[in-house]
Amino acid sequence: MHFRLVMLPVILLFWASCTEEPEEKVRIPESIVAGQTSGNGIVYTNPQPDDSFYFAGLASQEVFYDLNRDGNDDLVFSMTDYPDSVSGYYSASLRPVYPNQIVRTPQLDYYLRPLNAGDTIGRNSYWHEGSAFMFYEGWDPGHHWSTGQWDTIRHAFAGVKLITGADTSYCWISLFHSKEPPHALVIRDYAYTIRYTEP
Ligand SMILES: [Ca+2]
Repeated sequence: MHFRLVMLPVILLFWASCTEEPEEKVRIPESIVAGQTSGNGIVYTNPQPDDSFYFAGLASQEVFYDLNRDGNDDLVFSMTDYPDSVSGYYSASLRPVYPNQIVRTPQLDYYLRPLNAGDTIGRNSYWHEGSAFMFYEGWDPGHHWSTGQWDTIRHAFAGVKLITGADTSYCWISLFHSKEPPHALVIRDYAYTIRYTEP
Protein backbone atom coordinates (compact mmCIF):
# COMPACT_ATOMS: atom_id res chain seq x y z
CA MET A 1 0.00 0.00 0.00
CA HIS A 2 2.73 2.39 0.98
CA PHE A 3 4.58 1.65 -2.28
CA ARG A 4 1.49 2.38 -4.36
CA LEU A 5 0.87 5.71 -2.62
CA VAL A 6 4.43 6.83 -3.24
CA MET A 7 4.45 5.72 -6.86
CA LEU A 8 1.11 7.23 -7.82
CA PRO A 9 2.35 10.86 -8.19
CA VAL A 10 5.35 9.60 -10.17
CA ILE A 11 3.13 7.64 -12.54
CA LEU A 12 0.77 10.61 -12.94
CA LEU A 13 3.68 12.93 -13.68
CA PHE A 14 5.04 10.52 -16.31
CA TRP A 15 1.59 10.21 -17.90
CA ALA A 16 1.18 13.99 -17.99
CA SER A 17 4.55 14.49 -19.69
CA CYS A 18 3.72 11.86 -22.34
CA THR A 19 0.35 13.39 -23.20
CA GLU A 20 1.49 17.03 -23.29
CA GLU A 21 0.47 18.80 -26.47
CA PRO A 22 3.22 20.15 -28.70
CA GLU A 23 3.72 23.80 -27.76
CA GLU A 24 1.65 26.14 -29.92
CA LYS A 25 3.12 29.43 -31.07
CA VAL A 26 0.59 32.16 -30.37
CA ARG A 27 1.35 35.42 -32.12
CA ILE A 28 -0.29 38.75 -32.79
CA PRO A 29 0.56 40.81 -35.90
CA GLU A 30 2.80 43.80 -35.13
CA SER A 31 1.12 45.95 -37.78
CA ILE A 32 -1.69 46.09 -40.31
CA VAL A 33 -1.81 47.70 -43.75
CA ALA A 34 -4.67 50.09 -44.51
CA GLY A 35 -7.07 48.18 -46.74
CA GLN A 36 -5.67 44.74 -45.78
CA THR A 37 -8.53 42.23 -45.60
CA SER A 38 -6.78 38.89 -45.04
CA GLY A 39 -3.78 37.29 -43.40
CA ASN A 40 -2.89 35.48 -40.19
CA GLY A 41 -4.43 37.26 -37.23
CA ILE A 42 -6.45 39.67 -39.38
CA VAL A 43 -10.19 40.02 -38.78
CA TYR A 44 -11.97 41.84 -41.60
CA THR A 45 -15.50 43.19 -41.23
CA ASN A 46 -17.63 44.64 -44.00
CA PRO A 47 -20.95 45.80 -42.53
CA GLN A 48 -23.87 45.36 -44.92
CA PRO A 49 -25.21 47.95 -45.23
CA ASP A 50 -22.48 50.38 -44.20
CA ASP A 51 -22.64 51.73 -40.66
CA SER A 52 -23.94 55.23 -41.38
CA PHE A 53 -24.47 57.93 -38.79
CA TYR A 54 -26.54 60.89 -39.85
CA PHE A 55 -26.18 64.12 -38.00
CA ALA A 56 -29.60 64.91 -36.60
CA GLY A 57 -29.05 68.67 -36.52
CA LEU A 58 -28.46 68.74 -32.79
CA ALA A 59 -25.79 71.05 -31.44
CA SER A 60 -23.59 68.06 -30.72
CA GLN A 61 -24.01 64.38 -31.41
CA GLU A 62 -21.86 61.44 -30.39
CA VAL A 63 -21.85 57.87 -31.65
CA PHE A 64 -20.09 55.20 -29.60
CA TYR A 65 -18.65 52.38 -31.66
CA ASP A 66 -17.57 48.90 -30.55
CA LEU A 67 -15.14 48.01 -33.31
CA ASN A 68 -14.27 44.45 -32.28
CA ARG A 69 -17.75 43.61 -30.92
CA ASP A 70 -16.49 42.62 -27.48
CA GLY A 71 -19.10 44.67 -25.65
CA ASN A 72 -16.76 47.59 -24.90
CA ASP A 73 -16.96 50.78 -26.93
CA ASP A 74 -13.67 51.60 -28.63
CA LEU A 75 -14.27 54.89 -30.43
CA VAL A 76 -16.54 57.91 -30.31
CA PHE A 77 -17.49 59.70 -33.52
CA SER A 78 -18.84 63.17 -32.99
CA MET A 79 -20.28 65.97 -35.06
CA THR A 80 -20.85 69.43 -33.69
CA ASP A 81 -22.80 72.27 -35.24
CA TYR A 82 -23.08 75.63 -33.50
CA PRO A 83 -24.66 78.11 -35.87
CA ASP A 84 -26.29 81.37 -34.96
CA SER A 85 -27.26 84.39 -37.01
CA VAL A 86 -23.74 85.76 -37.46
CA SER A 87 -21.20 83.10 -36.60
CA GLY A 88 -20.70 79.46 -35.83
CA TYR A 89 -18.71 76.38 -36.52
CA TYR A 90 -19.18 72.89 -37.75
CA SER A 91 -16.80 70.03 -37.04
CA ALA A 92 -16.42 66.28 -37.05
CA SER A 93 -14.00 64.43 -34.83
CA LEU A 94 -12.95 61.00 -33.64
CA ARG A 95 -12.07 60.19 -30.03
CA PRO A 96 -10.56 56.90 -28.87
CA VAL A 97 -12.00 55.45 -25.66
CA TYR A 98 -9.18 55.21 -23.10
CA PRO A 99 -6.70 53.52 -23.31
CA ASN A 100 -7.15 53.18 -27.08
CA GLN A 101 -5.35 55.54 -29.46
CA ILE A 102 -5.72 56.94 -32.98
CA VAL A 103 -3.28 58.14 -35.63
CA ARG A 104 -2.99 61.92 -35.80
CA THR A 105 -1.25 64.10 -38.37
CA PRO A 106 2.23 65.03 -37.09
CA GLN A 107 2.42 68.41 -38.84
CA LEU A 108 -1.18 69.24 -38.00
CA ASP A 109 -1.66 68.03 -34.46
CA TYR A 110 -5.19 67.68 -33.08
CA TYR A 111 -6.27 66.36 -36.48
CA LEU A 112 -7.03 62.81 -37.55
CA ARG A 113 -4.62 61.63 -40.20
CA PRO A 114 -6.30 60.48 -43.42
CA LEU A 115 -4.38 57.34 -44.40
CA ASN A 116 -4.10 55.90 -47.89
CA ALA A 117 -4.57 52.26 -48.87
CA GLY A 118 -1.23 50.55 -48.36
CA ASP A 119 -0.08 52.72 -45.45
CA THR A 120 1.31 50.68 -42.55
CA ILE A 121 -0.36 51.09 -39.17
CA GLY A 122 1.90 49.91 -36.37
CA ARG A 123 4.22 50.84 -33.56
CA ASN A 124 5.79 53.76 -35.44
CA SER A 125 2.56 55.50 -36.38
CA TYR A 126 1.86 58.88 -34.76
CA TRP A 127 -0.40 57.75 -31.93
CA HIS A 128 -2.41 59.88 -29.57
CA GLU A 129 -5.07 59.05 -26.98
CA GLY A 130 -6.95 62.33 -27.34
CA SER A 131 -9.74 63.46 -29.62
CA ALA A 132 -8.78 64.56 -33.14
CA PHE A 133 -10.70 66.68 -35.60
CA MET A 134 -11.43 65.41 -39.08
CA PHE A 135 -12.21 68.98 -40.09
CA TYR A 136 -13.23 72.22 -38.48
CA GLU A 137 -15.20 74.83 -40.35
CA GLY A 138 -16.04 78.20 -38.85
CA TRP A 139 -17.52 81.47 -39.92
CA ASP A 140 -18.27 84.95 -38.66
CA PRO A 141 -19.11 88.20 -40.48
CA GLY A 142 -16.91 88.50 -43.54
CA HIS A 143 -14.79 85.56 -42.58
CA HIS A 144 -15.02 81.87 -43.33
CA TRP A 145 -12.33 79.34 -42.65
CA SER A 146 -11.90 75.62 -42.81
CA THR A 147 -9.12 73.39 -41.48
CA GLY A 148 -8.28 69.72 -41.34
CA GLN A 149 -7.24 67.40 -44.12
CA TRP A 150 -10.65 65.76 -44.23
CA ASP A 151 -12.10 69.09 -45.29
CA THR A 152 -11.18 68.27 -48.87
CA ILE A 153 -11.04 64.47 -48.54
CA ARG A 154 -14.32 62.61 -48.46
CA HIS A 155 -12.93 59.12 -48.06
CA ALA A 156 -9.76 57.80 -46.39
CA PHE A 157 -8.57 55.31 -43.78
CA ALA A 158 -8.27 56.04 -40.06
CA GLY A 159 -5.67 54.20 -37.96
CA VAL A 160 -6.69 52.87 -34.56
CA LYS A 161 -4.87 51.05 -31.77
CA LEU A 162 -7.00 48.97 -29.40
CA ILE A 163 -5.38 48.13 -26.08
CA THR A 164 -7.08 45.22 -24.34
CA GLY A 165 -5.27 43.76 -21.35
CA ALA A 166 -1.81 42.76 -22.56
CA ASP A 167 -2.78 42.82 -26.24
CA THR A 168 -2.25 45.66 -28.67
CA SER A 169 -4.49 45.41 -31.71
CA TYR A 170 -3.94 47.58 -34.81
CA CYS A 171 -6.92 48.56 -36.96
CA TRP A 172 -7.88 50.48 -40.03
CA ILE A 173 -11.30 51.95 -40.71
CA SER A 174 -12.47 52.94 -44.16
CA LEU A 175 -14.26 56.18 -43.36
CA PHE A 176 -16.43 58.38 -45.56
CA HIS A 177 -18.01 61.67 -44.61
CA SER A 178 -20.21 64.24 -46.25
CA LYS A 179 -20.22 67.84 -45.08
CA GLU A 180 -23.21 68.62 -47.21
CA PRO A 181 -26.65 67.89 -45.74
CA PRO A 182 -27.49 65.34 -44.62
CA HIS A 183 -24.19 65.37 -42.73
CA ALA A 184 -23.01 61.82 -42.38
CA LEU A 185 -20.14 59.68 -41.18
CA VAL A 186 -20.00 56.29 -42.85
CA ILE A 187 -17.93 53.27 -41.84
CA ARG A 188 -17.59 51.23 -45.01
CA ASP A 189 -15.42 48.42 -43.66
CA TYR A 190 -12.56 47.82 -41.26
CA ALA A 191 -10.05 45.24 -40.04
CA TYR A 192 -8.05 44.62 -36.90
CA THR A 193 -5.38 42.28 -35.62
CA ILE A 194 -5.95 39.48 -33.11
CA ARG A 195 -3.92 36.66 -31.56
CA TYR A 196 -3.55 33.63 -33.77
CA THR A 197 -1.84 30.27 -33.53
CA GLU A 198 0.95 29.88 -36.01
CA PRO A 199 0.19 26.96 -38.32
CA1 LIG B 1 -14.51 46.77 -28.37
